[in-house]
Amino acid sequence: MSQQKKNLSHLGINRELQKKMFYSMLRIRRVQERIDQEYLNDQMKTPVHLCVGQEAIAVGACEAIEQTDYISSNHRGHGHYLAKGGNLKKLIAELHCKSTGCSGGFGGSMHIIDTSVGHLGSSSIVGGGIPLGTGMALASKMKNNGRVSVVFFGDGAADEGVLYESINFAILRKLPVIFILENNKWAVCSPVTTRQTSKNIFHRTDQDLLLTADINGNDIAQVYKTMVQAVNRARSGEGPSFIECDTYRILGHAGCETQDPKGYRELNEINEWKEKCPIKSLKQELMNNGFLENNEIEHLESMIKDEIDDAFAYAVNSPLPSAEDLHGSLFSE
Ligand SMILES: Cc1ncc(C[n+]2csc(CCOP(=O)(O)OP(=O)(O)O)c2C)c(N)n1
Repeated sequence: MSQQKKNLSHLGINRELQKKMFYSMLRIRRVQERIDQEYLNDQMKTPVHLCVGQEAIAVGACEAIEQTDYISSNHRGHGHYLAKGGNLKKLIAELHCKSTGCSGGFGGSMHIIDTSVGHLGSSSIVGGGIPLGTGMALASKMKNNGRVSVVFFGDGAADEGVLYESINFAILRKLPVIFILENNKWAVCSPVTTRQTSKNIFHRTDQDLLLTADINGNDIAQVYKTMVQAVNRARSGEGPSFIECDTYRILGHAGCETQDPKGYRELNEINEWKEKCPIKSLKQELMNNGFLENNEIEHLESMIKDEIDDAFAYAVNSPLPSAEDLHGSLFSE
């Protein structure tokens, strides 16, 4: 990802950007699928939460910010990390709890952190990343460094009081923070309709002070364009934004697909959302416009496969952290 400031003065998405975003989503999808496939081999000593179906949110949001901007994430965070420019080898090594992982092998899938790309942490505590990201925005404002903070969280986290405290504080201090709610309709096995008074969380935010939005999270153009507005707003000192993205978790809550208990959601519902796949629709659009050919897709698929093979080999062959390493990660300078 370029370190140069992106030109966000217009909302247009050109062909290059569309193709870049297609590649980025496809790469995240294939990585998730491989993790799912390898999981029962028991070499990854960590719970995993896959983001198949939600790739457009991570990619659309991260494409609108700089590598120097910050993100905070949650337990379902592989896509956020890769979209922010994270290193695939370091991600897969982290899932194997190896010392070469982005968190030195101590965090596993739910505690990804990589300050080199502005990923300042994910949390296994539902809602835990929200005050983290809000605090990063406070730090940016105090340092006047122009950096924006993007906070990714799910509808389950919107059940937690910390979201409303953080939004209130962000409005009060006009912080450069963008709250991105990935409303994928489920928190483990409980549907959002049993936890909220509306199918959206959006209705709860302060419409006068926030750029509120209820958008199709499977349409990457909508995600990107809304983000561009929110980023411009944050950088010009106007304060926080709240973007609710309508999406769906295609695979099970945790672990690999075969480990997910069946019966808590209708097969029809899953199949309907599979049809709304964000990658499929962008691919169709690119192909219809003559911007993408089958042989180019084959080439991308093969590049991604090689990269994933390398990342798994790297992770498997990497050493475990040593006992001495234990104390090295407690404090940061
Ligand atoms: C404070 C807290 N409560 C409960 C849990 C158990 N838990 C883990 S993931 C999860 C569901 C979170 O749902 P959501 O935020 O919508 O994210 P999703 O898994 O749907 O991506 C729950 C309840 C937890 N980790 N932390």
